Amino acid sequence: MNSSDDASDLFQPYQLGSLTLANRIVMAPLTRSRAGVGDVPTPLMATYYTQRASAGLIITEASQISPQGKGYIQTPGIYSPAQIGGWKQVTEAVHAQGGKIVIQLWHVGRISHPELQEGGARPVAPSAVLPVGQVFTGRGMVDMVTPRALELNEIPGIIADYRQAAINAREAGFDGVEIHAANGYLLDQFLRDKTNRRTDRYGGSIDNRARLLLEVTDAVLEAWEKDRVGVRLSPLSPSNDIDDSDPQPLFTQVVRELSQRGIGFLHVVEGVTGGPRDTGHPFQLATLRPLFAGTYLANNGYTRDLALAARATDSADLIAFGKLFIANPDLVERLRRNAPLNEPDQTTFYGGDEHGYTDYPCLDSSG
Ligand code: 8OZ
Repeated sequence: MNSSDDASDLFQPYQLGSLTLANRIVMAPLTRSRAGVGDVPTPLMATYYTQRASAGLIITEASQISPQGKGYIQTPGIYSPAQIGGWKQVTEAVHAQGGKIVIQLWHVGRISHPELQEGGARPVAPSAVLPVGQVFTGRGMVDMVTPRALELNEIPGIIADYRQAAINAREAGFDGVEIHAANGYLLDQFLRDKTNRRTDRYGGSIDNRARLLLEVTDAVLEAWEKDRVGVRLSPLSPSNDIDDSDPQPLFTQVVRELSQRGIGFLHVVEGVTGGPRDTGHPFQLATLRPLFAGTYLANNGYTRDLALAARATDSADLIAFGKLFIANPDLVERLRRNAPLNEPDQTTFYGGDEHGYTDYPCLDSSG
């Protein structure tokens, strides 16, 4: 390690509104599909998050705000009393280690399947546009189905589900919430014109397509101080068959509106989610940060060198790491020391037990 790395404020505390983070390294939200019966967080999940509590901030795996918001097996919820109780064990254990943790609030929209929905219901979306792709149900990978377009009079209920989930997150002891508006799920489906073909006040113009995200944000702000609320966007990612004909003005407007609401942080997936940072799209990512008054959290494909460079040039306030946190519970210490990193095992990313989940070694235990 050279002394200039050591001096980087990447490893120094950061004040996220009223929340003091031990460093500027964030654990990105990571779906791991290990929730228990009733989509309740388990003691094993508490162990997993606690092992990673030296992150400046943990953002939990995406957690459905309602049964309708679910699209994968064994993802945790944040709507039932048992789920709140399970999460309470997670937050208490993380806090006991001095960590900070926010929950990511999720509704998958059309990225689901009747087999994952209550009563075999058809997944919902802004419009009845079939996603190209498959979904994992209890019986393996199956093609997705054409979703049902939400009726105008159903939208207040969805916003109410977000508000209640935000209230539940408080009860569960979280330090805040992140609204998942990325990766082609419900809120992203409303934002983009490939999936939003509505002709009512939630479709058409940019203002109309941004309306649901902004109303959800306002509802969450009824439950939380503004510095404890973040939003995740992925303007360049084609995840889950999402696209927009003109994303630059769309995301410019969205970020402006979010900034006006004074939310604490904006979390941007800078490229193809889980894939390359460089997409070849002319979209100017660098325009987003100056539009946002709060904390800018950057994610996707960051290495130690890229993170140090981001701080040296102040292109981001905080840096989120995903896969590296799966394989390295003590990632912060490893980055600080410039120590070797464990390799993540992709075969244990989703589902299963402690193997590939809580059994990655720390520096000390690996000798
Ligand atoms: C990978 C597998 C399942 C879900 C996302 C919540 O992309 C996810 C997710 C990722 O945001």
